[in-house]
Amino acid sequence: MTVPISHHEIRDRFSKAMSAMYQAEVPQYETLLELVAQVNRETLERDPELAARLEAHDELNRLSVERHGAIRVGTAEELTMLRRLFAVMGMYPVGYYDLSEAGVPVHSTAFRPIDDDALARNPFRVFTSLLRLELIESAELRERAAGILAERDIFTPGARELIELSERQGGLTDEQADRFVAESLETFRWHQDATVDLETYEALHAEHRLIADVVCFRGPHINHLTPRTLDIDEAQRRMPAAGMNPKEVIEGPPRRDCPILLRQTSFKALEEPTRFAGERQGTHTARFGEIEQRGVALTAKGRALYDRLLAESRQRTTGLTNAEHQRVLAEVFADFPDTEAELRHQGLAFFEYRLTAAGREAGAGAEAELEKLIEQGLVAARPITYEDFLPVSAAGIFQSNLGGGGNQAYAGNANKEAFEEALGAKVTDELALYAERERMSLQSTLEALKR
Ligand code: OOG
Ligand code: NI
Repeated sequence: MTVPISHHEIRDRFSKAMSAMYQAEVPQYETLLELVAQVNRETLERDPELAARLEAHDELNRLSVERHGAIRVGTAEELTMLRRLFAVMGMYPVGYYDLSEAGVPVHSTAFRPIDDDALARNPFRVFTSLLRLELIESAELRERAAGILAERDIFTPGARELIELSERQGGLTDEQADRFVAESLETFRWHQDATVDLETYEALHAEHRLIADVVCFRGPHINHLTPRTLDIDEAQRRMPAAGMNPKEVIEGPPRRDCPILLRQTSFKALEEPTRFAGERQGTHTARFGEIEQRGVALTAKGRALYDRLLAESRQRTTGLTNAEHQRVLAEVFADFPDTEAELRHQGLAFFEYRLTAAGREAGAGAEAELEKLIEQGLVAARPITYEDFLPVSAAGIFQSNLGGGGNQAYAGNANKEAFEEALGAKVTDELALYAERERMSLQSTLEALKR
């Protein structure tokens, strides 16, 4: 074969093709992209320091291409094949998310790039959920759903061939990559035609809306694509004027000087005309809009503090408007240190170390103690961006878009082993990835100083 192109190039092409397809399918998504781009432009103009920091951290370029998507599949075979499809683009399963806790009968992972340079190039990720038919109580309904799923193939023959070819060759050529993007995009397309009759759809819908969404269509239509904003409060404020009706509350931590983890908001799912078998017309709501703002990745200690404070605020925020909700959150989160130095000293967040220009000049003569090196301006510590998701926020997003339909009978059913078996691989632990990045950066920084 002629020279293969990089996985990153394929991912970049795919994420752009996906965005173009979704803009054509959901016109409001185009409006959302414009709104986010505008807010980001204004934020950077207002805050040149932020602009300089993002530039120095390789984050400015990726901002305009940065988005995540979400899909839901029905069988182990589908999930395994998706893993192989995403691997062609350098995306690997990271993290295990148990949504049964929130009354949603799925468990999930995020397919995403892992290396620093891959993330800097295009951090495209896809939150991928597997339906858990075993949680449905009625055996009759369970079997009906399994039977319908067994009939479909969500991949085109061309996509299957190109995935195998990529595995055999260890990559794809330029021309093969273009065909791969076109063929694999088909899996994520919206189909107006349901594969079942209205009566079957309604039976599955009555058990849980999500089950109908996964089971009744030819493929796992992408259900949202989420751009990254630098100011989610402002973006949320402007959504109604742009014709979007956001959910009441922004999920995740409050606004802070040092943003942590992930804040997200979404607007309601579209009601879409759907043709059922037997020519009956109906509607289905599946797709929605979402935006997010990302902050620093937290260590296990930081995450435990976050979880504790979030749980504490829950009792006080139920039923509040967003403004009140954010005020209470900010009060509760006053216990979470909000300077980079404190976050680092208390081991609450992950940082990446680099030599500064002065550090490169100082070379071997420099002091070896890290804190001294930072004080002297020879080494810089910068927050590592959180690249993953939050199960509580995801549950909030699922619920707001599914009309609040949680079923507590599903709860308490985390089963990572079963998920990994369906996936045909282990999921990578996200905390281990951040810890390794921190450790490697520190090691190479200190080694560079010795030279
Ligand atoms: C996925 C919801 C989770 C997020 O950003 O947390 C998600 C879904 O609705 O399929 O995308
Ligand atoms: Ni999302």
